[in-house]
Amino acid sequence: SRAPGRTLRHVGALSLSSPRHYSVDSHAGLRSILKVSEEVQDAIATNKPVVALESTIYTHGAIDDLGLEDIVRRNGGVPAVCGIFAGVPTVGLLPHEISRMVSEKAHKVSRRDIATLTGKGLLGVNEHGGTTISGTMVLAKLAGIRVFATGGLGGVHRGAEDSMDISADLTELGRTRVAVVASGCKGFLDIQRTLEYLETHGVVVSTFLRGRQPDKVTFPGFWSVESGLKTPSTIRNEEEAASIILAQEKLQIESGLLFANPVPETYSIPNAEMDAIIEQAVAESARRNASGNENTPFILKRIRELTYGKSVAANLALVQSNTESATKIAVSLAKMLE
Ligand code: PSU
Ligand code: MN
Repeated sequence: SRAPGRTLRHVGALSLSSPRHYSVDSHAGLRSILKVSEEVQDAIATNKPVVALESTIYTHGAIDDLGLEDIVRRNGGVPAVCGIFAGVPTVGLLPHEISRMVSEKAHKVSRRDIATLTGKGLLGVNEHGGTTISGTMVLAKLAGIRVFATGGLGGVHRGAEDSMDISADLTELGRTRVAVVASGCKGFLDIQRTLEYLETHGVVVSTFLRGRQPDKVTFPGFWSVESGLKTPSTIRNEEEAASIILAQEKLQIESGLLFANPVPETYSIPNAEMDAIIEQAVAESARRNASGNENTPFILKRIRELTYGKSVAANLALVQSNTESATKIAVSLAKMLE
């Protein structure tokens, strides 16, 4: 039985007893099931710059107020936090909805989990889901959002040749044309194999120069400006990123784009300093047999503990910087689309 006050009225008129009014995949079907906030709907309809944000960062992250929505607004954009609130896939979560998702239990939701929570939601099961990069890309694309800001991308885990633990973020980038601004991926992953995997799946990967010479720039190492690993290409600024997004769209190439933005210099932690800590966290996770979607959160928690929060300051700085950059890309793109 459906809980009172939690119906799908606000998202349209879907009734489970009359499914034949909608063909599967129809726009009406989508409108009836995906909730897009009024502000975001209006922004998309009027070509305002919209920036998608993930909710796993809140529900499963270290910090629950990152100030990201303010950064988007200050730079002339409209933020759209994506996630599943009380069984309803939502683009443009409101602050009180995010708070409830953080304080009540939320699942970690990638592409595979979206329909499970949503389908149960239609029957009145009001569970929350914090969407990962993969899950957020799916919702953003459905709503018509082109740009998404986050901290670090999931990747190929060390030892994936045995465990096959490869983040769904990578296959999502291979199939869903949304541009993600991130600071690479964390060094507990196998960054080299992550880059190989992205190449296989046809993902655009380009690193911001940020004042450096193109031949000196490597793919960012999350906490550190450089990973030392070759980046497939570089871009000078947000306008170039926007132009590449537009080209990809006009060419109708369906795969996604990763714009790698290094952590602001003053927060950069040398790779050597992180290495021992990462070794320990990864070894502990392996000993515990953390598998499936529990592996990443466990390792992240241990790294936070082992660096006494130093890594958290870098993490906060980079996600804020990525959000500003993503908003500038969205602003550029909106001008190009006028
Ligand atoms: N990497 C981080 N911080 C994070 C995540 C990854 O540095 O919070 C989250 C993101 O939501 C990412 C997800 O999409 O974890 C990847 O999880 P998995 O490795 O289980 O695919
Ligand atoms: Mn995984």
